[in-house]
Amino acid sequence: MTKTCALLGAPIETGASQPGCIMGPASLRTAGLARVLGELGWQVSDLGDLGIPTVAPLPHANPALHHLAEARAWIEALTPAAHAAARDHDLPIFMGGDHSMAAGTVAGVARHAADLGRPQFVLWLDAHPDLHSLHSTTSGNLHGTPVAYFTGAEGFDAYPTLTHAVDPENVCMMGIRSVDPAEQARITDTGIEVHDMRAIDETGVLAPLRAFLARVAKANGLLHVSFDVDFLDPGIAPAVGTTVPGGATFREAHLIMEELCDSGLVTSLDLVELNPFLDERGRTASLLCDLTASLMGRRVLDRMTRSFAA
Ligand code: 6HN
Ligand code: MN
Ligand code: MN
Ligand code: MN
Repeated sequence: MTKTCALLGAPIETGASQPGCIMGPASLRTAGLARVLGELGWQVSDLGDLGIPTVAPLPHANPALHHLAEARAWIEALTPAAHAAARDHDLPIFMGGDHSMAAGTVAGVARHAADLGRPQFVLWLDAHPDLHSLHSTTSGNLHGTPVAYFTGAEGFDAYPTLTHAVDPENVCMMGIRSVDPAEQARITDTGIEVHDMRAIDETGVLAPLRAFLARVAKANGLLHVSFDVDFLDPGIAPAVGTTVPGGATFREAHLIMEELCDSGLVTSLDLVELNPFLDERGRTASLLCDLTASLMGRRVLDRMTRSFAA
């Protein structure tokens, strides 16, 4: 049976320090995301872009916060939209937009998992753990907060009330290489599985990924993948405002996507933090399309027929 995929744009940039992510969905469309997935046999529906109404500023005890009212409105819009997209399609892709949108997309898909009575898992591919609360962030940039929100941490009274938290034990992070002190404390407190770049250097990506996927499969879980462009090394993916040296290589990233494809476990995907204003001739947008293609079935050789056995 033909598998269905939805593309939903979330042109949000108020969670990041610099503007530009508002153009992310348009750049992914221009790079040919729908066409590429169609060629792989998916039935693709482009649901267009979500938007929010004009909102009045929200005061907060943390004076560093930027654009709290916009973040709140985006979560309010995204949560039901992600819930419906997960209900109606085999694999919705949420095109960002900065990473603050994951507060809404993960809250929405977790609601769908709860409808099915199955646990929600999250693979977080990022240079950063994005584990601040509204009180602990010192930059005030709300793209640094989604994981704390959707795992049900304290300190989110100003955000919409979370109906279905993701168990921190069901989150796996890879690629991490920039962690603030409050985030380090939360990692220690929650026991979230974090594979930083040093661990990846030591083990490669496959061993920790396979161990996590085995946990997802055993629990009959749904798996959301949240892909932040800065997971990749800035040398291959310049179009992001928060570059950190020493990121995942081209092949490490493709291997993760290929392994995720073979697992058959992925039920939703964020493509976030793409800032086309910082791109070089569309190369980062094109790379994201190719990585998504690897996740959704593109392969160099057919593994089933390939055999060198004597
Ligand atoms: N992202 N930890 C830094 C901050 O400002 O809180 C960086 C956040 C980056 C956010 O990866 O989506
Ligand atoms: Mn992020
Ligand atoms: Mn549902
Ligand atoms: Mn990041």
